[in-house]
Amino acid sequence: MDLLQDLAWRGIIYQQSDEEGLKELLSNQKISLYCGADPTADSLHIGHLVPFLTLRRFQQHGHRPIVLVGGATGLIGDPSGKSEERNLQTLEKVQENVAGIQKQLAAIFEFDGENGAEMVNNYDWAGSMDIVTFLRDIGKHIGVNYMLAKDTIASRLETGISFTEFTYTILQAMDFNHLYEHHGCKLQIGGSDQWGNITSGLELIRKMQPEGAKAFGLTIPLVTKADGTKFGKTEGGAVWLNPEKTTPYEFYQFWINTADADVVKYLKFFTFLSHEEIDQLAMSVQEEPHLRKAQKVLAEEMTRLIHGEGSLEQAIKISQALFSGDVKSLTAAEIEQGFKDVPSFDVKDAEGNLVDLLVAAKISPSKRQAREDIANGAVTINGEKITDTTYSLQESDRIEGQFTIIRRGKKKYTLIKY
Ligand code: 383
Repeated sequence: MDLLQDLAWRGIIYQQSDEEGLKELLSNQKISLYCGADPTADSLHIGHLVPFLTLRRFQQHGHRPIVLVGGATGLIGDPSGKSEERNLQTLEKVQENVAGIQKQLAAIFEFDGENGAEMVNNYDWAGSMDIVTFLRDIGKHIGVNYMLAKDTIASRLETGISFTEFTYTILQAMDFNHLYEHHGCKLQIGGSDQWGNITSGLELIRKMQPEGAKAFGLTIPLVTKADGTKFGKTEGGAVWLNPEKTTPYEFYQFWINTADADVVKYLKFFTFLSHEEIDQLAMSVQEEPHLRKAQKVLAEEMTRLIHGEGSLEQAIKISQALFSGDVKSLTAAEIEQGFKDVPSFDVKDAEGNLVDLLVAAKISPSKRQAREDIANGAVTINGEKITDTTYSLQESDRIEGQFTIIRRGKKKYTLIKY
């Protein structure tokens, strides 16, 4: 099965500018192709993954990926999919974000070898272009009517769009034209929200490059959820690739919680597992859904890909400890990850009467209730049941001197911090 057939099998192809033409091109030669991301934050989120992982699939088939970070376009703001004008970010902030995103993208690609990836920043060619050159050499080729017909612009005409955002699509078109001319880049891929910008590029290449020049565009469907809610969002917001924003444990948990109705699709979109492996997991979802095998493999593949083997092992360890209640084996760093969203209470002293602590930390509503909870065996300290109502916490109850984990009832955890 060739690359395009694999992408089709995975459901990764949404629109193509010239399906037959691209098929022919790819069957004859290895090409350079690109996908871009704007530095709107200091980290990518999982919504960015499918297009960039698709770029990597091309690389695995011998093609050369060009990874673009929009140091210039990030200063303008893509109106695609936005119903309101964006706030401008400072140059400083954008540059900081560029660095964060470049680092994450670098981890996804192979940079050595014949078809090693290349990282580019459109600030390098668009940042210093003067307005007269822009208007004469570029703007002259793009009709205003043509621009007004684009969905992303047409949908904003009523609510309003600044000239700045209106012009965005020409900047992205300039990139494609630049990469075509200077890097031999023949194809741009992106999410379906990028169709308008990708076709602007094809238009500009057609106008600016010698006759016979030919470039292609391909988009990828937006990732959806069977229940109709938005993909990639949790109660805490977006699922980021930066481990300081979304810990590897939270990242792992996000994938583990995928619904049966979505998991096979996500295995196809996000993993590099073979068709046979995915078909087998699909069967498992049908025949033994309670085992959640597909979800486990998905979570493992994704966490290993983004955070590495060590973080994956930690995430599994934390998940198992929280599930079984046996939290004693966790390190302080693992506790910090696993208990990020659990209520916490700061105390200065390690020693202290347990009843008093349960009340002070609002774990039990009153001293009487606290004593009852302890006597009933409803309270554990670091996973071990305490039934002595006169118990006082000791130095040894502090994990690495930093934390004590108290649980009341089956699930209600509180983290005591020193
Ligand atoms: C800028 C200059 C280019 C080519 C692309 C760009 C960025 C593009 C954009 N992309 C999104 C982003 O940055 O805004 N105008 O957040 C997202 N992409 C990819 C994919 C996606 C899109 O980075 O659909 C999701 O991740 O295309 O929303 O020359």
